[in-house]
Formats: sequence, structure tokens, C-alpha cells
Amino acid sequence: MSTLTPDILSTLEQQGIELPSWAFGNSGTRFKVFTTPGTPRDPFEKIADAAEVNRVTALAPSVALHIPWDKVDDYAVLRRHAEDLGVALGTINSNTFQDDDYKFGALTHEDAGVRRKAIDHHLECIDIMDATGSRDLKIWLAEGSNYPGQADLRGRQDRLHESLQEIYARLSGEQRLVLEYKFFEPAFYHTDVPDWGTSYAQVAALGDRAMVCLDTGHHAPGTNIEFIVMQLLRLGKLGSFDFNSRFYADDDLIVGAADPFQLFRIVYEVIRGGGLNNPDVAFMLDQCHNVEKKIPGQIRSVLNVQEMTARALLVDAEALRAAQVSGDVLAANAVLMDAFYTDVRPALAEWRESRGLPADPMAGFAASGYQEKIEADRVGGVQAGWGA
Ligand code: LRH
Ligand code: MN
Ligand code: MN
Repeated sequence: MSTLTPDILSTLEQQGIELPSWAFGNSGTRFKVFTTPGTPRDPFEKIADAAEVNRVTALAPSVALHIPWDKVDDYAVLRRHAEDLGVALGTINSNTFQDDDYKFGALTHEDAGVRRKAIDHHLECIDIMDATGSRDLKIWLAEGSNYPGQADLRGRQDRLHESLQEIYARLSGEQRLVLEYKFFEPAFYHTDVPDWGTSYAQVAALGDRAMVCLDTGHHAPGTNIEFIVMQLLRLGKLGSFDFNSRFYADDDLIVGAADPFQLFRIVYEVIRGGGLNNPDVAFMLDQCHNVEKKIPGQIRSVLNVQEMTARALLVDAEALRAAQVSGDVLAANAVLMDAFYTDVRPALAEWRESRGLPADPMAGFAASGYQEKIEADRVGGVQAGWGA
């Protein structure tokens, strides 16, 4: 355990990464959805699969739901099912992107009747949060236009504000609203919440319990995402991450797969911004496993986040600061790179074993027989929602 100090290990022990229920369902591109043997047939089975990820990693204590993909008759029953398996129900995601009524918008729509329907959907999501014990309502809006002149850009911002205000007013206690931005897609000319600035402006107008959600795949290529992380933390408005990785656009690949260094830099700014859990920024995954097995895909993902967190915790903050103050460019850069290049995997494996976890969770899961069992037991799994 040479590289990781007791301080670092106790910080890592508190790390929790929320899994998206939809990562366990079938998904694909607009060209083809491949079915995967063993795919869950209902939300109960998705949660059982998520609990497996937590069982072999102790890193994934909660599962995010997407409504209506995860609609059930009784959310208290789903909650108990999750708790029996050692996990909690987490963020509730609304969905206003798969209904014909929302072709020209939902919370921003010109027609008050359509806005009413979309607001009511969010109020229903808050009722679900009351039953599941969830803290966060996550809103991503697929709203925008394809052609200049098609939409009244300014009127839509005003209507968005009014709609969000009504939703926000329904939250109670510790509940929060997190507003996710995305620079394009499905709309190609303008998007109503395209960037962190718009999301920030909208949530700042609501109140303290409204925050920004940063999905790492939702920026133009070359965007300095860690700078946005720093700024939102500085402003006290970073509520959550949707982690994934991308080569081109919103690829939803395994976090840390395309650019581990970027993940390291992002986590470093979280730590620099106050620590891993202070302020309380939810670490969530938002991924799809189109061609690889889903449970191992999620295990790989949470391990990638843990590894980059361990490396970010290794940054010698004092040496870095001294180099920055003295204007020693190369020394400052070297402090960061020394931490990034440290292979923490052997130390993490040893630490896991000391806590009764498999040293290699990928191997631990493979040896458990769970994958073979679900492949034999489950026939006719559901789609994650994309293309459904
Ligand atoms: C949109 C998005 C958003 C949705 C999820 C399924 O691209 O990132 O978070 O809820 O994908
Ligand atoms: Mn997302
Ligand atoms: Mn996305």
C-alpha cells in the first residue's frame, strides 16, 4: 500500500458513484439496438444488476431512475427491494423527449397545454422522489429548433423560467433540482439549455436548491471541462456529474476510457474545490453499453473513477502551490503529472482485499456465476429507453 496514505484511503472509502438504471438495459445507436443476453426485464432486475456492481466494488451505493422507463406501481416496494440488496434509489430523471406532444418543446412550448403536461410530469417525478427517498430531480431538456427563425429564442427562455419555477416550488426538505445542459442534439440549430452559463442563469433565478448538472459528453470538442467544474464550484452551483466519455459527440462510452487524463483533471478540480464530498456533488454515471456486457461495463466505469480519484488525491498541493507562486511553470506541471502517472492499481487491489472485497472486482464478478445465471434465467430483456 505504498502509494496511498491512510488519509487518502479514508477519503476513497467515502466515495459513492451513482449508477444509471438505463445502463443495464439494451441500448444502441439510431442504426441498431443489439440485444444482450441476460438483459433485465423490469426495474427490479436493473437494480439487482446494479447491486452486483456495488457488491464487488463497494463503490456504487445508489441507482438513478429514469421516468417513465422505470415506472412501477409502487415505488415503496422498489425502494425496499433496493435496500434489501444494499443500495438506495437515487436521482430521479424526468423524460420529455419521447412524446409526440413535445415535438416543438415541453417546458418551453408555445402552447400552455403542452407546458402544463410537461410540468405535471415533473411534479409526478417529485411525488416519486418522496416515495423513493431521492434527493435530486434531474432535468435534461431535448428542446430547441433546427432552423433560424423557427423559434422565438427569448420567449422560450422566459417560459422555461416560469415552468422551472413551478417545478422548483414543489420541492421539499433537502430535495434539489439539477438542470443538465447539452450543446446540441436532438436539435441542431439552437438548444434551450445548451451550456453551463444558461443552466447557471436558470437555476440561479430559482434558488439555493437548484444546481447545474454537468454531463461530460455534452460539450464541444476541446472544451476545458475542468475549468467549468472549477467555476461552478466557485459559484456554489455544481450539483452533479453525469460521467461518461466521448470521442466525437455524446458517445456515452465508459468514463475514463477515451481520456483518463481529462477525468483526472476534473476530479482534481473537485478536490481543489473543497473535497470529494464537500460540497456535496453527486458523482453519477450516464452511459450506455451497446456492444460490451453491461455489468462488467459498469464495474470498469466505477473503478476508472476510483483510480483517477486516487491519483488526484496524490497531487502534492503544497508543492504545486509553491511552484505556481514562484512562476515555475515546468515544476507546477510536473507536480500534476507525477500524480497522474502514478499507478495506483496495486495499492487499490491490496486495500480492497483488506476490506473483504475482491482485489480485482472484474475477476470477482466473472467468477461469481451471476452473468451466466441471468443469461439463463432472463429472456426478452427491455430496452434502456433509447429508441423505445
Ligand atoms: C441526454 C442525457 C440525459 C438523459 C440521458 C439518458 O443526452 O445525457 O442525461 O437523461 O442522456
Ligand atoms: Mn446525461
Ligand atoms: Mn447525454
